[in-house]
Amino acid sequence: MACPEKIKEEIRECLVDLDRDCVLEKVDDALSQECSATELVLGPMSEAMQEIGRLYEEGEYFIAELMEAAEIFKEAMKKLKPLLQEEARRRGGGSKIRIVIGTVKGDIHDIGKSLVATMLEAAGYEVIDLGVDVLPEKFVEAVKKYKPHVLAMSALLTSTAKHMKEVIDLLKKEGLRDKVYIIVGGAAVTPGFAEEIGADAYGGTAIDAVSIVKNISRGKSREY
Ligand code: B12
Repeated sequence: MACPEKIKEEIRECLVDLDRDCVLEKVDDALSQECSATELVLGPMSEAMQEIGRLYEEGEYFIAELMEAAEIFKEAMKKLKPLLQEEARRRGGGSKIRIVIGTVKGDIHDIGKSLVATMLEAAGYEVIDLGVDVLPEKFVEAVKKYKPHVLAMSALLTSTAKHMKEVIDLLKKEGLRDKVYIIVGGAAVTPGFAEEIGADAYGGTAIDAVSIVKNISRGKSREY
């Protein structure tokens, strides 16, 4: 049985309305109706966050509402995270690939980046999460220290996405650019932007991040 559209729509609505109890209740309901955690998080829950962003842009919601939405999302994630991990584990992938991930300088959005980190880890990869508001120098230091195969950067603000290029330029300066595969993502990033700044791949979702890393272990290179 597929996950019913009705319950997905209800979760989306409850989250857009910032109704915490309703979100938690409907998520439980959905899980008992054969919905996977992955489809709930990447489907209605992510769609609701986009809608909330739109309401903010239109002046209907303010920062307080964005913060409330993030809190509710994170609370639902407490229940969903182990299930997501289990689902990602079942999809498999894992090899000895090490990944350093972080949200760029000036940007404190952590939900998407943490979701990507969780799914990569659950797929069996080693993930070093540098957190949010990571200075370009810190990314470079981490590349030197951990010698990762992959560097993953997240940016949700158009004003901060440019720091991804700074990281790439700094890596070039240090002679490290070709030693690491660079993946970028987040709401402020497009495939065109990824190509323009010289990243190796762009991922629209956490699932994309896992597929890209899987492909690297199969020897595939640039992807936009
Ligand atoms: C919640 C939220 C906040 C919360 C964040 C809380 C937290 N702990 O993260 C708070 C209240 C702190 C916040 C603050 C601000 N926010 Co805000 N925020 C949002 C909102 C509504 C949701 C973001 C979210 O969590 N989405 C859910 C997750 C699951 O989705 P995601 O992050 O996109 O991640 C997915 C993919 O993008 C991808 N992905 C993400 N990273 C990566 C990395 C890689 C490598 C890969 C492959 C994939 C990938 O995979 C993820 C899962 O599939 C967005 C709206 C939107 N459209 O994104 C606005 C939004 C990002 N915020 C915005 C703004 C303007 C701000 C503020 C500047 C507001 C202000 N005036 O203060 C501040 C900036 C603070 C700062 N310096 O960072 C704007 C940005 C506009 C722009 N183009 O720059 C948005 C788009 C809202 C809007 N439409 O105007 N915000």
